[in-house]
Amino acid sequence: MPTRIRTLAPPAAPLLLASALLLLPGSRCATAQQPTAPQAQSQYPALPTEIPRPFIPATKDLRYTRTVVQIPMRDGTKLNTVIVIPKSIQHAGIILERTPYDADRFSTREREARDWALEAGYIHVFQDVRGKYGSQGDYIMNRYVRGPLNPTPVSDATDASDTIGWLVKNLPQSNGRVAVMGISYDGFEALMGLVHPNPALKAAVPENPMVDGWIGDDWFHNGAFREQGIPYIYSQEATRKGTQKWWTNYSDDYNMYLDAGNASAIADQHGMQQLGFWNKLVAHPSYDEFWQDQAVDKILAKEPLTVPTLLVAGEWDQEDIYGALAVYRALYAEPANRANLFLALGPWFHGQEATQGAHLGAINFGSDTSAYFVHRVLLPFLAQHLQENGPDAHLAHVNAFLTGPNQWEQLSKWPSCNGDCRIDRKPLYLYADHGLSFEPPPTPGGEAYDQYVSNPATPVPYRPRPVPPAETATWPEWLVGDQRPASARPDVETYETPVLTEPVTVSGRPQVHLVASTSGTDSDWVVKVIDVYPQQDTDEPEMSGYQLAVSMDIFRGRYRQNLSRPSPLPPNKPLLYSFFLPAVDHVFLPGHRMMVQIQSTWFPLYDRNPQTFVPNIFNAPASAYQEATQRIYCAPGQQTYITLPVAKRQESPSMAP
Ligand code: PG9
Repeated sequence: MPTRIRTLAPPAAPLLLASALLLLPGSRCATAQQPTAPQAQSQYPALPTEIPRPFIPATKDLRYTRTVVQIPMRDGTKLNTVIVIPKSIQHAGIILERTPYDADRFSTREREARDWALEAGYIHVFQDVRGKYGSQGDYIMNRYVRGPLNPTPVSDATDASDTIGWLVKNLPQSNGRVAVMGISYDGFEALMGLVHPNPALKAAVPENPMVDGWIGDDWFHNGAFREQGIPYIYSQEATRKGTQKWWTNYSDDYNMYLDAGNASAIADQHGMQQLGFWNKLVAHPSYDEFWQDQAVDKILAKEPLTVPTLLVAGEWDQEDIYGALAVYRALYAEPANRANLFLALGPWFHGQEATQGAHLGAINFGSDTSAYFVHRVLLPFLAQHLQENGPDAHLAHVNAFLTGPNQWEQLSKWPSCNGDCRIDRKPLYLYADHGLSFEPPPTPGGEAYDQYVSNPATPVPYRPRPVPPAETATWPEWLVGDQRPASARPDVETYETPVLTEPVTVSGRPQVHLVASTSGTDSDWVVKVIDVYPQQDTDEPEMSGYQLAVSMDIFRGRYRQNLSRPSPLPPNKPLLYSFFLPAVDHVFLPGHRMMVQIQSTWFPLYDRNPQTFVPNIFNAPASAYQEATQRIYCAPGQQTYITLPVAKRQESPSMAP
């Protein structure tokens, strides 16, 4: 969602004198576009307006020129493109960001501290994707590459390539070398640039990209629908320029979604049946070809990685936590790709690497991790690949920030660890008495399970109520929110280790091995891996007792056997649910405890599972929403555990208690 601020923009300079502009094919001066409001004829006297018609900005001291051009694509469609060029540069590399969020706004936002692109002497180009803002053409959400979903000759991949070709041909200040980059949707666009890349593309920096909307990014996680994303779809598709804003009569999103019933009901209340993407979502609730064919990791795995690519991932990315690392895994699987593959994994919310990186919510990282990323990773990477004879950055293939000790590590691949160290996959067992241990539980006499009642009428809120709408100020922080309110609920099972005496370093993806039953015929399972701070934390007193989730996700039970074909769950039968949680790079420090929480609702971030099997949960009738008794099994042969990628390393002094 477009909440994050891309801070690469020049100071506000909406209008420039024609003389300050380059004359480019198809270029226009923004002043020529300014509409003059018609004057009302009136019989009454009027005061003269204070607004000049037109205002001519004084731009002599601006350090760059800003030009708006319409770049033609291979099918004749023209895409609105803003080109920002530092004055008096030559032989400069080009950074291209393609966006559905208004190129004009991105390129005129006020200068912020990290306006490094122009400082570093790059030409910065922003382009509206087809069908959005100033660009011609039709809009499709995450327009598909050419193939079964897209029989037309154009896609975001061809648009990126055509644009790059045009830029290097028409910008005399350029050295013919281009990088694509961007965050989230714009990160998806950067990945599209890698599909049959233009030869002038020399680097890509996809940041927090949307990659697979069904498995783990914006729309669903493992089949559970991210209901709080509905307003995003509304404003993104109701109008070309995002002018139609979501409305609500509620002060708590919890009540708004609960009162509506199912997800289709709230969408219908807002007229969303008119929106193409909404109808596709409702028509494709399962992981069918529609989702598989547009999964960008699968698309990129089909061709060699010929362009140096720096993927950027956030450990607490509240929107696209899955995509960057999925692409990394897909590309790393082919050894020939590895020389061009780089990863920066930081302790960030969605896009936080572009703002301050010293803290996230209550969590302090001890240094500005975003500044480290920009100056130690991003700029050297771009310099090497965008400058003529750029200096070798000697960049490690992976720069990962280890939370807990709060330090950057340079690694050869992800996941891994340095020096005398290896990653072991170790099961962390749940005990029926709410214990948690790397030791398997002793064999009990009878059946061993914990039980709770999940009631869709009173779902567990994913953050404290009143739940604000997504995309408001605290939205980027909810993943690091204190989990104590959840552990206090009777419909959340909690398992905890004794106080740790040794550090436990987890680097990689935890894998859930949940053995559970439900009295219903469908069910969601939410699993959280949590770091519990000491009850009296002498280092950070304000964090005493804090329950910090380092990895958590949801799995929709109907997809237990097949992600593309849902099936009812046999009631009251212990069944295995196996799925991965998002990647962690964290040390559970001595004095802390490890905790696992399990629950069956996570609302209204995710829509409610009615707990009765219905063909399509988007349209579930009210009668399907039923209480269910859930059991978590901890018995031999039916043992629930989380496999953790544990780094066995020699203790460093900084980790000593
Ligand atoms: N996470 C947002 C998004 C990406 C792609 C599709 C829809 C939404 C974003 O921040 O751009």
